[in-house]
Amino acid sequence: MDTLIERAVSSVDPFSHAFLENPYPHHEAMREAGPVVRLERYGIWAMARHQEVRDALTDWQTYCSGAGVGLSDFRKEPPWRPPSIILEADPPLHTRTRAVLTRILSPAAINVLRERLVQEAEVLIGRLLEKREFDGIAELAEAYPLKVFPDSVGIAEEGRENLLRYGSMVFNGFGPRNDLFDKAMANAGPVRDWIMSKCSRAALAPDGLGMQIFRATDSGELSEAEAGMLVRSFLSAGVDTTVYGIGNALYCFANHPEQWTTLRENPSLMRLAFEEVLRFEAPVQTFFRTTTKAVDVGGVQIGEGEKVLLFLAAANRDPRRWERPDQFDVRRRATGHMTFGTGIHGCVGQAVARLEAEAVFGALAKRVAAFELTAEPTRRLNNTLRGLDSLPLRLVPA
Ligand code: OVM
Repeated sequence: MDTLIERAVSSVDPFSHAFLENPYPHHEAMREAGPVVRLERYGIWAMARHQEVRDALTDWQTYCSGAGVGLSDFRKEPPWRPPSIILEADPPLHTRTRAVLTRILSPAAINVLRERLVQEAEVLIGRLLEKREFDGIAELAEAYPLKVFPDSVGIAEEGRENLLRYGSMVFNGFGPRNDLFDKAMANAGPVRDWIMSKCSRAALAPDGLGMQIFRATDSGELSEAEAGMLVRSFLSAGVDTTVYGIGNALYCFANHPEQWTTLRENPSLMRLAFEEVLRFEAPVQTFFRTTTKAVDVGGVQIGEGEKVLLFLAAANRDPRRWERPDQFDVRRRATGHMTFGTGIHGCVGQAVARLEAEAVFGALAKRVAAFELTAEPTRRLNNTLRGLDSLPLRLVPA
């Protein structure tokens, strides 16, 4: 006799303000409801347990990206922009584009940036120490990546504010057409035009990461148009993710001063500490996949062509995987979190993200004893990202 498994159903809206303000109780409810949960409101499936999220991410043949990694199914409605040829692609196209970025963004290749990124962090932290009180989001979490990332790609200075506007479009664009989506897309035309104008060979510095992509056209590995599309991927994925990551790290250390002390006393914990931030307050909360065939998940049948919402941030706090999951602890082995994803689409830029964080928090650890909140932080809601709009801080010098 077959075992009958009751299918878990939820009426929750994971893109509502209430959910996004505090997703954690909802994550727990979804994890406990079952290995996969039907979200009635959107007619989609959701996974919130570490094992199931991981299994879906490592099975691209069943859980594809080519139909989009947001709610919208590209096979049923036109995407708001031409699909990314790496994020929203499957093998064999993905294999070819990914190989180029894997090479350009390898830890060894990215280490070349270290000296300049550390220098920029030290200059910025020196200025902020003089100011003493400032907004940790605008003046640090945004200011640092907005300087070093476009410098590294090889983009001109003028108009860089468009990078955050475009990031908001991209990451809100993975959600439903709700108020957050509409607000992000309100000025889409000029922002998109600016971004696309920076993706041509002519707009890029000769020694940057962007031009390195264009060099892959020499061997015929990529076409000229594909190289431009991969520069667009840099500009889409490389700014907001690190802005929210650095902002969330500041938020964690301001709220857990004893963890900052532990880190300062043990500088070798720096890399693990940033992984713990990514686990505990994941800047990227979710991605979707689309099933290519019917699949059984823990006894529940999912049909072909179904959207599956993967809660990376819920996997990061699954008690089946983590001890004391709701505790921020820089000493734990936080690697294995799902914030960078895993499998063939696992974050190709993670060496850059880690280097930026190491530079900023390394500079802070040398000179800052504590972070004091001078007012309540406010949240910036986003259909995909979790982070702050403002984080009023006072630095206590070491
Ligand atoms: C892209 C892209 C956009 C957003 C995120 C991302 C996390 C990639 O355009 O390829 O990866």
